[in-house]
Parts: sequence; structure tokens; C-alpha cells
Amino acid sequence: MKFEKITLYPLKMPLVSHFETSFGRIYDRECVLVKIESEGLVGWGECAADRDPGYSYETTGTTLHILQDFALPLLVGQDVTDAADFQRRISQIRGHHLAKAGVEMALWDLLGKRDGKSLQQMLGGTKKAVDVGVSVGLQDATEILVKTVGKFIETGYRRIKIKIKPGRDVSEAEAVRRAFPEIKLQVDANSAYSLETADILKPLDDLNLLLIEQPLFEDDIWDHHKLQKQLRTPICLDESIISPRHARYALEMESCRIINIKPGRVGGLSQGKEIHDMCLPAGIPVWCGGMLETGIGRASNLAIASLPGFSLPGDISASDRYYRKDVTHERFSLNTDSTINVPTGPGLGVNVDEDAVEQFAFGKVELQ
Ligand code: OSB
Ligand code: MG
Repeated sequence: MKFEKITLYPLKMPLVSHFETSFGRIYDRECVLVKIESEGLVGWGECAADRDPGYSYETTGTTLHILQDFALPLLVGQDVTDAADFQRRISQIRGHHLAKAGVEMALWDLLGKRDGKSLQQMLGGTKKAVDVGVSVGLQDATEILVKTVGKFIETGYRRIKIKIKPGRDVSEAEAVRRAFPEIKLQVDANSAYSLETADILKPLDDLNLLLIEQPLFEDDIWDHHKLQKQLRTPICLDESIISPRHARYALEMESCRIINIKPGRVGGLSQGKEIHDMCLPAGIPVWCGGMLETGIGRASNLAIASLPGFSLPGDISASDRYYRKDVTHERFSLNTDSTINVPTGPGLGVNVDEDAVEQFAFGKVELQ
């Protein structure tokens, strides 16, 4: 696909309700959309970095900088044939996976539109709908958390994830477990503990949790191995798995028993699929994480989550859990069995509302 013109749109989208993790609270979600025009077609992608370097060192600013000044000059005017070709062309740029992944997503969208294939078909996914849950942020008080979780369960979510941080961990998980003894429950620390301070998490082992997500440092794989030996509950790595190579390290070191795949974090859908393909024969369940995506990234997550190894519910909630207004004409809704349908149209299978893009954009960068 000849990349004739590439446009970047930094967006700021107001969230339906604030979202708080161990690294802070946000009321709006930023991201950068990538629009690629090629051979009469338009492909869209989403770069998932946020305004601040909390979850990742990448930000809206670094995304624009890396794409504009380094990645896109390697691509504009070039014929990029597939994801492997794309990865080769940008391999000289270290890191910045969230930025690169947004461009790879737009390439998949173009390839699918050219060939009349959905992203699901191209990746080899089979499920018509995927199991999903909801990720509930830290709340101002335990009672509010229990009430909030209750509302999501009433809405139809059958798997709940709660965010934890030091001082707001075992007590919160116990309260939710007491109120909802049967619900599939998991916790996410977003790297808020060290091997020493993680001792406090041991009582979580008695709460029948599906998993404990990323308790230790984001660049750590070895201490997670030590912690996993002390816990019966599976550790699931998120931040630490930044490539298929890191997934292999984690499997070989037995640092976790489950992996959260976010195509953005690992540098693109192709890299996420590679991790899936490695974990499936190894008997390591994977699930699709979320980054509060717009309809564009959500469509992409649904497609990869339909691969057979994604055996745990994804952090892919319905559109109305995040945004009153989205940048796609399609909105994703929750089925009564806590699933969301996988898009079937060519490429990502969504139609972008360009007026909404312009409305939420606070800048625009064009390269041709
Ligand atoms: O750690 O999984 C995470 C959101 C932004 C950054 C990191 C994370 C999250 C979530 C929300 O947990 C998942 C979602 O609903 O998109
Ligand atoms: Mg996480």
C-alpha cells in the first residue's frame, strides 16, 4: 500500500466518569489518531499513549514527535506491503511501541479494505463475540467502589477488575468479594509494589481471584518470578511484556501464569499475535487489555481478542462505559452474556466520524 498522505490528530476525549489508577486520576483521555490515504482508500489507527507518562513513558507529545520526526518520514511515499514490512522499516527506531502500533493498525485497516477482509479474518480469529469485563478505577471510598461494581454487574458485566494501590488493596478486594461472592474478580496494581512491599498482598490468595495484574515494577520480570513462587493466585503481566521476546523471558522464568496482551504496548497487532501464538502451545492463557480506546482501537482489540488463545475476558467494555460521543459511527454494546460482537466489515470494520475527530482534535499534522 503506497502511503500517499498521513495525518495525525491528537485528541482529547471527555470520559463519562473519571478513571483512577495507582499512577493518577484522569477526567479526559488523550490519544493520537493516524489517518493514512492510499490507493483511493483511507485507513485509521489509534496510538494509545495518554497525556502523562504514567502507564508508559510515552505521551501524546512523544507520539507526535516520534511519528512526525522519525517514523513517518520513513514511510511517506513508500509502498508498505504488510505488517512485517512495516516492522522492518521502522526497526531502527527504539521503543515507542504505542506510537508505532497506531500506524500498524492503520495499515491493517487499509489492507483489509483493499482485500475485502475483516481484521479478524486477517489475524485468524474465529469467535463471533468475545467475553469481556470491566476495569473499575480506584474510588474515593470502599463503599463507593462496592456500589460502582454493583452497577456494572447489573449492567451485565460478569467479570470485574479493580485497581489497587498500597493502602487500598486487600481491604478493597475483600469488600468486593464479600458483596459479590460468585463474580469473576481480578486486581490490577499497575506496578505499585516492590518485592518487599508486596508481602501485604498475600491475603489476596484467599479471595479466589482470577489473577493479580502487574504488582511489581514495569521493567521487572525476575522479581515477578520470585513473587509468583509465593502466591497461589496467578500473576498476570501487563506493563512488563513489551515484546514477544519479553513474553518468552516471562514464560522461561515462570514470572507469570497469564499474559495481558495490548497490541499497542507490544508494538502492534502483528506483535500481539506473535505473543498469542507463543502462549497458546505453552498453555499460558492470554486476554486483551484495554487503554480506554476510542471506537477505532476498540474495534482492533475485539478482532485480536477473537483468536483462540484469548481464553479470559478482555478489558473491552461497551462504548458507553467510556464516551458519550465517540469518533466512530458504530458504538459497541454489551450482549446479555457479557460479550461484545466482533466487527465483520473490511479492515477494522468501523466508519470514522470525521466531524467528531475534528471536534475532539487539538492539533493536526499532515505529511505527504
Ligand atoms: O493497566 O490495564 C491497565 C487503562 C489505561 C492504562 C492502563 C490500564 C487501563 C485499564 C482500563 O485498566 C482498561 C479499559 O477498560 O480500557
Ligand atoms: Mg493493567
